[in-house]
This record gives sequence, C-alpha cells and structure tokens, in this order.
Amino acid sequence: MKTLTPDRLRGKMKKTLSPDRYEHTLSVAYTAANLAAVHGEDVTKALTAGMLHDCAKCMSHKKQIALCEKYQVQLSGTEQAKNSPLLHAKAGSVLARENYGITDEDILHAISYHTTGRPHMSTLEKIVFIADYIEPERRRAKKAADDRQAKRLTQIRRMAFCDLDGTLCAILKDTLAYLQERGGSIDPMTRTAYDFYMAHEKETPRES
Ligand code: DGI
Ligand code: FE
Ligand code: FE
Repeated sequence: MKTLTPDRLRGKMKKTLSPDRYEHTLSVAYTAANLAAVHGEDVTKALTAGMLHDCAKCMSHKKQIALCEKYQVQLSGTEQAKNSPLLHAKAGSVLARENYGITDEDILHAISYHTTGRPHMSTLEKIVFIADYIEPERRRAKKAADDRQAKRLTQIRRMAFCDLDGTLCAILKDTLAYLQERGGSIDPMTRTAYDFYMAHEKETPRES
C-alpha cells in the first residue's frame, strides 16, 4: 500500500472522525509541524503522525479490541477496560499501518504512545504527545469530562517551543494529578514515563 500524503490523510480523517475530533486533529497536526520545525524534526512526519494520532477515536470499543487482537497488540488492563481513554492509541497505530499504509516505525510509535508517553521517547513521539496537549482548540472544543483542563496551559505552551523534556514532565505531572483527583485508574506506562522524565530532568538541570 502506498503511504498517503498528509493532504490525503486530512480528507480521510474528515470522513472518519466527528467534526470536533477532526478540528482537534488538524490542530494537533499543525502544532506538531510547528514544533518539528523548531526542534529539527521532519515536518512531514510530524504532520502525518498528528493527522493520524486519533484515527481510531471514533471506532467502537469492540472494534478497537478486535483490531488489537487480530494484530496481536499487547494491551494493559487500563487499555482493555470499557470506555478506556487509552485504547484508541494502540488501535490507531494498527489502523495507521493497515489502513493508511504507514510503515515508518517512528510515526507508528508516536501514535501508540501519544496518550501515556513512555521512557526514551523519540523527538517525534515527544512532539505528538505535546501537540495533543497544547493544541489551540483543546480548551475550547473538547468535552469537559475528557479535558484535563490544563492548569498551566499558557506556561506549558510557551515551554514546548524551547524545552521538550521539561514540557513532557509538566504534562505528565498534571495528567497524574488530574487522574488522582478524579480517581481515574493510572496506566503503568503513564507512571513509568513520569518517573523516567522526572529522574532525567533531575540529572540534567537546565540553565537559568
Ligand atoms: O485523545 P485525546 O482526547 O485527544 O487525548 P489523549 O489521547 O492524550 O488522552 C485522553 C485522556 O487520557 C486524557 O483525558 C488523559 C487520559 N490519560 C492519560 N494517561 C492516563 C489517562 N487515563 C487513564 N485512565 N489512565 C492513564 O494512565
Ligand atoms: Fe488521543
Ligand atoms: Fe488527540
């Protein structure tokens, strides 16, 4: 299968996603492209990953599970739970490969880990994870229940263009605090990613 251009993917996402989710997707793709330009990453890869990061979001839970089973994707307990906010990342990565012809492993990993993060993320993975959190539509268009309502959004948006690891720490910290406040089950990968980047930040203090 031929790899589709971001332009073709945009048309496909418009057809498969809800209007709000499509707007969010465009915002993530363009935010990721800007972050890529600043941080020396491939802009087209960032656009592609951003365009596809939520491609499975509007599929039923049952179909997402079936897709992951078919391609033997390992799922954690939190990912398998009904109404899991995490499952679409793993299902989306499979869909990107099987339906949209993406073969670039870095793009596929960026989709897989855009919700939880993970230790040792590539620059592209960090960019997609961060773009998903800071995109300009986040506060406006998303349902309150699905929105972490980032307390430090202005600060985090500014930091994203100069310090990817510091931004990851801030987002993971606020996400864990939000989940703890709401009694949400924390996936081991979210916790591991947080511990990894906090330790990493302590080892490499930034100047000023
Ligand atoms: O798909 P989006 O809504 O654009 O955003 P997303 O994929 O980053 O995340 C959706 C939700 O997932 C968000 O409200 C935070 C939540 N989340 C992140 N890590 C965990 C988590 N939820 C649970 N239950 N456990 C986690 O470890
Ligand atoms: Fe998502
Ligand atoms: Fe998203």
